[in-house]
Amino acid sequence: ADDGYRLWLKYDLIQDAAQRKAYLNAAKFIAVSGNGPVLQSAARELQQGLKGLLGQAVPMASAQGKSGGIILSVEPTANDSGGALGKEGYRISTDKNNIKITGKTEAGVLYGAFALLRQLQTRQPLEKIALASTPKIEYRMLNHWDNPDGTVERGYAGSSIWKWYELPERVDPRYRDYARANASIGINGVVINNVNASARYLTAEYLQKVAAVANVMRPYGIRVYMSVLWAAPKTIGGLTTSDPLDPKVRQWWTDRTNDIYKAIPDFGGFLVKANSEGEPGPQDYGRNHADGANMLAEALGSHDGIVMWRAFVYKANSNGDRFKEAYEEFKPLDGKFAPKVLVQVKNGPIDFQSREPFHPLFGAMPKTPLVLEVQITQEYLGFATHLVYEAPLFKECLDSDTYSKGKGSTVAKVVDGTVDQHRISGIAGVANIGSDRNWTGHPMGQANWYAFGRLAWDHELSSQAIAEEWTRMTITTEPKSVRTIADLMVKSRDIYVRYTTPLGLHHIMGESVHYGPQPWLAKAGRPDWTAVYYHKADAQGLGFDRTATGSNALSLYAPEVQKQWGNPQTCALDYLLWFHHVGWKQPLSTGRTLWDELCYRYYTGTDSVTWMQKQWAQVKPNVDPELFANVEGRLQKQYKEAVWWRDACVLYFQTLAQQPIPKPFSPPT
Ligand code: GCW
Repeated sequence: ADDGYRLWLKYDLIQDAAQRKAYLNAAKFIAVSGNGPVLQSAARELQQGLKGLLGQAVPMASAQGKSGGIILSVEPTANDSGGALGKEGYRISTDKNNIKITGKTEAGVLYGAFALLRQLQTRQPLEKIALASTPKIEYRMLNHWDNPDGTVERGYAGSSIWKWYELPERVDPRYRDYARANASIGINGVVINNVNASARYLTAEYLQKVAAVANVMRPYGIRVYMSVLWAAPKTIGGLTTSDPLDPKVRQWWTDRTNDIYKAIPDFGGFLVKANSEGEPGPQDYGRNHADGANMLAEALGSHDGIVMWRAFVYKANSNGDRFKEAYEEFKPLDGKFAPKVLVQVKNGPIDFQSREPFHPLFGAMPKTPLVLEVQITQEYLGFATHLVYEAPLFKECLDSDTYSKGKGSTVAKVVDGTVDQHRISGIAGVANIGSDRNWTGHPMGQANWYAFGRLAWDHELSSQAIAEEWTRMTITTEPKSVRTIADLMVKSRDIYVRYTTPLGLHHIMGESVHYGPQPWLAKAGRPDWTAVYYHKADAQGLGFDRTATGSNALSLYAPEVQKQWGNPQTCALDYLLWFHHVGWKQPLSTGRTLWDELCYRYYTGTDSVTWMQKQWAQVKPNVDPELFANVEGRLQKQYKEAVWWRDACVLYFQTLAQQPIPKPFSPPT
């Protein structure tokens, strides 16, 4: 049975003998010109992959006078028509009867090697192969919310994979498998610790540990980054202040940064959560986010590192609309950040809800490169219990048009730097990885890690294509099952939205744990953590008026976007309650009243989980039994919890709507 450890790098023997023979004919040897560590990883991975897939070892050899093999070659000066191949791109071509994988750097060749393996894993022909691909975004990052004590904030797959108490003496072999998996999808940066950061990582003791991890990542083209605690100069530095304009504080950060680069010469840089949810920051000293970020950029000096400064901020006890707060704090700072600084913005304005309108900062800060932060871990998507394939969520944001420089100024193009011609660009996914044997708890959670990497590399790929590719590599190549599983995956996110937060409802989940429904929540640690703050249900209707008659958050968007969402008659129903307070009896474009439509979605959404179970049952003959049973069990749980969400929400809202549950649905008994 497969325990899921090998992820999408399973390399199981290809059963079709004719196909195997065809591949063997094209892979008689592997030749490598050059011997850098990343290139060696590429060769090793090819050897391991081909041995598994083809059932026999492919020898390393010189290509001299030979044909029918695979040649790996770094060609820094390769003619690549206008530099399209870039630093990390690859080309796979047919050259004198050999398959040649070239890149301008070793990393490019490594990505090409994985791309070639993917061709075999998905059973594509190798004859006259001609592929070229270049990442559209430069910094493709995983953000771990892992703590020094081994816990993971919002992690649902066991504890942290980083074993700080064993490091640096013992280096868990799992780190290498983690690096391989990331490299195979093009991830080139890893922030190893939680944004709610401990200062410990900056101590000499921990630097040695982080350096040991970095040593494992390096041969896979991955750089290590750290989240830093703003108050570190005080908590571990013995200073009386952490004011970014204080010369002693500046010197302290410069010294620490130099220490880091001594231990980790290719250290990637810093991620900072400051003045957010109780974390310290420059505002504690009357300074702003740019003062803080620029001070760290200065500390980086001539080192090749960056600062990613998060825009996830909102004030405690805010009387306004949390939706607007990041915009109001950050928009005025556009143009004030040093060149090494990127501002990291969550996909939506609230917090990783199952569906959010794109964050209004995208398109609003043309002078600042913005990192798009999405959440792979399913904090608001049913943890590791619910099957929710996230590519459609990521795509929805990436494909949203900000209209900042006219039509076609999508979030993807703001982020990849093409809209405002930025030199650097980044995307980050909050990791769903933990110490569970299968890495992600829910076996299908692996697909979300995979999809994030593939979209970070190329945001134009479709959710469907990625789902099929992942399924072929991970679960089965049997065509009908591939279609069934991919279809199930692609529809899963919308189904989840329907049985939890249809029509643009948001933030009505269980207090602090963020699991299950709690739409009645009226008192929490802060008003903007309650459900009633967001759904605004009353005797008249439901939804948050963010038009001019309400908080006017809609005015933060370009006029075209305001038009698209501004009128409750024409606003897409998926976003309706994000922007409008709608009467319970108001008829919608579907012909149903708001109340009836709400019930319709909660009920059909829940029924769709039964559909998911049926689809999954169909693929049983072509799926590993242990994996099959694992997903089957989780789907049963998911159905139970969909009923829980449906009944809790419908019954709660009914107390205000005072309407009967429409036929043919029957109220819970
Ligand atoms: O989604 C919220 C989470 C917090 C998290 C915060 C953030 C790391 O509930 O656990 O803290 O966002 O992104 O900073």
